[in-house]
Amino acid sequence: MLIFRQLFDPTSSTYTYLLGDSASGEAVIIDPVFEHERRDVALLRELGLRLVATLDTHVHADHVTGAWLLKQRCGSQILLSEAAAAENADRLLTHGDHVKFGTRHLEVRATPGHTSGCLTYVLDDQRMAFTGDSLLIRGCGRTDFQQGSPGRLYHSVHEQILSLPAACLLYPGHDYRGLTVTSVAEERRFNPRLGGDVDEVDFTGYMNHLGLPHPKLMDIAVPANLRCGRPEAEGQGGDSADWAALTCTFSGIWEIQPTVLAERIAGAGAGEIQVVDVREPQEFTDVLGHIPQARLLPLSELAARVGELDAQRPVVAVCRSGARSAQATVLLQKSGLKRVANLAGGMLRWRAEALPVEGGAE
Ligand SMILES: N[C@@H](CCC(=O)N[C@@H](CS)C(=O)NCC(=O)O)C(=O)O
Ligand SMILES: [Fe+2]
Repeated sequence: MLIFRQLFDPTSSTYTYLLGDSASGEAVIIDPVFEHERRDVALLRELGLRLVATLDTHVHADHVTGAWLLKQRCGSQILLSEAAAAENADRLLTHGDHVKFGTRHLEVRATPGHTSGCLTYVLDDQRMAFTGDSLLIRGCGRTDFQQGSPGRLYHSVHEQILSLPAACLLYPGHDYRGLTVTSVAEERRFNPRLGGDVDEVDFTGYMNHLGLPHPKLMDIAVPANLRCGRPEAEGQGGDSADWAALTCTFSGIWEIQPTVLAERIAGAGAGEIQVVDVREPQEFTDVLGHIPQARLLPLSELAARVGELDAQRPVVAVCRSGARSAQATVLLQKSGLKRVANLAGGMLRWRAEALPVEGGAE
């Protein structure tokens, strides 16, 4: 089965696409965004997928690619167009190449015009294509920098994208209005720049009078993307927890595993971590019991009593299942605490893993 997710970066209105093959567990990501590496890694983990490659559709001018960071975290290969002339890529793609993930593949089509190195990735069965900025929903990428050319874009779109089957779904690199997907049939008819009876002269006239300001991040993004998103100084990006091995969930919650917490509170640094149990008082003494070092601070009182915690020491929030304590971690972070994590699975998992409890039933 094909696994497909469309992800969004609201800062640059960029879409990132995850495609996975459930049989083999292999996945690829198209156009990852630097700031979302943690989100993307969490989603891969939660879907049980192994990232084999990241593919950029072009050298972006408005955001930095997450390709290099994902390679550090997942061992994925960095793929982009040979014509992009970027450093740090593992494989340089040209028209007609195939990129495999499990039993599936993407076909590479050269669609220059927005930039000279733009590629469109077409799924093996031609039901979906990822057009980058070559074709946007009822629009297209600008052609006024990075060797852009209206004439080349006109031919790329007509010969490589609108020539796909009418029902083929087209997924763009951006949308600035919140639209998510279109189709070949729709864009052939309704694209105001390239559809209907618009010819190359009409299109060139249109594109030469767009008058758009340059993307705000262009001077940072283009050089960074020519390094495939490798930071100039090491240590940028990635997980930032310096006090324990934590994982970040797709929903954005930092979690600590029960055995990791148990080792920390039993070990040399005992007393450093503040374990905060956010259940109601009767639950604290009920059948599940509580973690011996835990301090009871019910979720309903947490906002008012947050000052009772030492802001300099890490906090782990605990509840029955890990749900209320996840909400507590968000509240604690909003109150200014920097080192906060949720106990994954709460007291239910703590007990299932036979870790020490005080009170409760045997
Ligand atoms: N305001 C945006 C600029 C967006 C922009 O120029 N996007 C490029 C894609 S990288 C484009 O081709 N836009 C086409 C359009 O807005 O019609 C920013 O500062 O990032
Ligand atoms: Fe672009």
